[in-house]
Amino acid sequence: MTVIPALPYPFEVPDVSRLALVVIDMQRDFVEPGGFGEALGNDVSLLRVAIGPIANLLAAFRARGLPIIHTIEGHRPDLSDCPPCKLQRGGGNVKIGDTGPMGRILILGEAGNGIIPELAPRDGELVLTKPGKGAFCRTDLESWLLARGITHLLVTGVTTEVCVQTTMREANDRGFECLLVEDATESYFPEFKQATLAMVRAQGGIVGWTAASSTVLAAL
Ligand code: C5J
Repeated sequence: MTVIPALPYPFEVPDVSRLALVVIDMQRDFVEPGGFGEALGNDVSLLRVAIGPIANLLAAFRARGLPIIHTIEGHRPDLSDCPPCKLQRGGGNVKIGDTGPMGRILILGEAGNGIIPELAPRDGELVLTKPGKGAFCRTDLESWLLARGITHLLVTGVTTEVCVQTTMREANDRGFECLLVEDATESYFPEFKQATLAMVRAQGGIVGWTAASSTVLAAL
């Protein structure tokens, strides 16, 4: 049994081999200038603070041979998997599929759609592409986790209140126990991040748990 001190109460992992690290959308499109995040008017530099804590968690999981999942939000070049409402949203001049300094925005395979070099996936780690906010929407993530007996997830990445929170709620509804790592997630809106952390752990952990990466690493 691994016990991670957390809020609202300790996160118990009966068997650490059933624990996976999920890194949500640490892509150039969200973290670097010239991508989707900046096209929507955000200061993308705010997200970089999560890179160090995620790198530390990746190192710990790699050292223990524990499963790692990286997600990528992106669409097919013909946009056939992008609902019109998502395509039209934003109201800015630059839309999904338009060409920017890092290639076509939010399109799979384009330079800007890739994971930032600091957190590059390694062989044996799942790299899951997803067309939506949640990592379970139109992907095989649930069956991938079930096939490996994974029951507990450490959730990290960006942005806290969008793709991270959506994925955590999807996972919770599917019966996975989730801990959101507080300093390994970030938002363009600091108040939205804090609100998400509070929402997750309110009402006795209605969506899950939260803890700092240093606490998680010490417990592991
Ligand atoms: C957004 C994400 N914000 N990864 N995606 O559209 O949170």
